[in-house]
Amino acid sequence: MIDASLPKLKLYKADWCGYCVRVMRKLDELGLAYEGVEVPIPHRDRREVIAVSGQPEVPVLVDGDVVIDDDDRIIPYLDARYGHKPE
Ligand SMILES: N[C@@H](CCC(=O)N[C@@H](CS)C(=O)NCC(=O)O)C(=O)O
Repeated sequence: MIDASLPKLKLYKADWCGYCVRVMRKLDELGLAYEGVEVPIPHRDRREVIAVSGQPEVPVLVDGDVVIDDDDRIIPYLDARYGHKPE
């Protein structure tokens, strides 16, 4: 169930990107709502993700003031920030 009280996350991604799929699976697993932004294929057209993260590759997660690139950093961040704590 999606918790509407949680902050809206934004994920810059590409449908053909396996790293992005890993992050999307984790977001779904944690029940987190997010806005997915499909980046253009040419790097020169990826102005928004470059402006936000300083580089053109995806995935990039934006969570308020937090901007993270690389699925190997995004997934542990999501687990630590939003993962279910033991009772
Ligand atoms: N170290 C990054 C690598 C990300 C990465 O290589 N992303 C690919 C897409 S899967 C990318 O944006 N490559 C540039 C491109 O071909 O557009 C991660 O693991 O998230």
